[in-house]
Amino acid sequence: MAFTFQINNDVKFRHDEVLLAKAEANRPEIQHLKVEPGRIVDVVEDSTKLNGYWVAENGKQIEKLKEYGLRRDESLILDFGDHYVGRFQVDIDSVGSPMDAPLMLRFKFAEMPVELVQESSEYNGWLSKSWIQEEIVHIDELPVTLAIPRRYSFRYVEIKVLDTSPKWQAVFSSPVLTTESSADMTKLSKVTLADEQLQKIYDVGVKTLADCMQDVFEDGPKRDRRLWLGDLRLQALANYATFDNVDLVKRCLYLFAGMTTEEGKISANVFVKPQNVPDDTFLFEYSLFFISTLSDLYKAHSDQMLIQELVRELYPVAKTQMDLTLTMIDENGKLITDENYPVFVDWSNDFNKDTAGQGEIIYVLKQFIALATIVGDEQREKYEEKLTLISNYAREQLFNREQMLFVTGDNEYNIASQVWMVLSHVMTDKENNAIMMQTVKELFPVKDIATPYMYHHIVEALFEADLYKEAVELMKYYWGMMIDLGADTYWEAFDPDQPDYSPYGMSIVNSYCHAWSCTPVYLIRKYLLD
Ligand code: RAM
Repeated sequence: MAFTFQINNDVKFRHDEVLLAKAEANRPEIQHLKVEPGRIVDVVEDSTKLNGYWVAENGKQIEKLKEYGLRRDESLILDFGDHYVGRFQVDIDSVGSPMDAPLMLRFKFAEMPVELVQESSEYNGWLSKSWIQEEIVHIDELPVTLAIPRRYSFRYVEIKVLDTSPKWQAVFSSPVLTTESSADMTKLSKVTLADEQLQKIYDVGVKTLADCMQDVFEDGPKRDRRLWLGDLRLQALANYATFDNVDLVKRCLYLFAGMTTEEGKISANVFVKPQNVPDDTFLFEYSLFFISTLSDLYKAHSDQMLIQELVRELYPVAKTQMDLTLTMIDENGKLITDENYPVFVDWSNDFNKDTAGQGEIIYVLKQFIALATIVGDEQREKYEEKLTLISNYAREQLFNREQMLFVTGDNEYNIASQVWMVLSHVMTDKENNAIMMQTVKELFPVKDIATPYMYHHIVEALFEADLYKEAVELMKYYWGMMIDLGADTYWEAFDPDQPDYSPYGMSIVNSYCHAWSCTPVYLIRKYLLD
């Protein structure tokens, strides 16, 4: 894992109030549901589940919750039966002698059982421990209805009594979760698949997307709870195939377009609370994917006049991203990467990303030229020439015909280079097919990749290269394994060779509902149904 913090606090940003007002006008309505827990459980060891933990009923009945008085260090775990995002509330009272000391409680909110086992005091990872979903509360007077103010992302809630007094116990009743999501389930177009495993993979993808649809397309409702452009691009594609909330995509595009650097560069992510603020983090292709997201929106809804107008309105912002990127191309058409503006591709930095980055430019430049055509940009030809130059460099300097693979860095052959070149369609369909066959033969199985983001692109490249069987196999292997390990929603990080791996040193801060992993929804709709 080598994704690191960037600190660029000398960068100056512009706020375009007109665009930001439009972002505000497209703010979604948050939908609410009341959900009650279905049972009381214990965490149990189970080697077939993630990190070796699962849950099982412990004989306590949820209907009799109020009868279970808890003393110092006693706890119970409520299971809501599925993953949700929202706020938790519970009624608390005391039984026994008068309440002669405050009640001290700890609440833990967990997406996966492993989070209930790990202790926050032992966390020493590089991401803030403030992400750990835990609350310590003191209560002076009972009875009370305690509504935890913070939004949490969870299936399980552990209530632990840290202390009462030897004279009385705490009792709990009417626990309820009020959900939050901007996904409108009534808009969901149902999909029925003959293959049961694919159906499950699809359904969990929809749930993942729905729980990440908040005030913006969040990357993860547990963490980082913000709008990342790389995640947005994939969420938007999955969204067109399901909820089709166009306004939410528009809101996110306006937010990025409304807060660029003074030179016009779009940051990798933005915050929207308590006010709109762009992060001082920049990733090469995340900026470029503004163009892709605009282009994908157009493709999904080109029949709508309003979308055509939106493309015209945001085209200058898209053009600036392309112009800034083209300054990184040398006279031969080679991308000269810059470590201060890293090519992302995947969290791992253990492989060279130059050729993958070159493929990404070609991929986006084609989308950009299509947009230039729509708006009638007179400079379109200039971009066509650049495309030829960059594509020729890829075909002539980076493609090794003997190996039938793209090279990168110091004579390195990696999966990411093939995948992005195939996705860019810089080669013919026949060549793409041969490249991915060669990739499967020489570079598979996929190793040391822990992001569903990268797996998504590998699967998509297999589909694009007409290797449907291999694509479905990999999708079932990767996302199917998460389901087998207990996923209600897909995870931010997952390496099938080391399922317990956390990029942060401890899985208690892992996000187990993460937007960039929802894409089987899009892949299944695009390649297996439409
Ligand atoms: C992590 C998050 C986010 C992703 C970035 C690059 O911080 O998982 O979703 O886009 O990495």
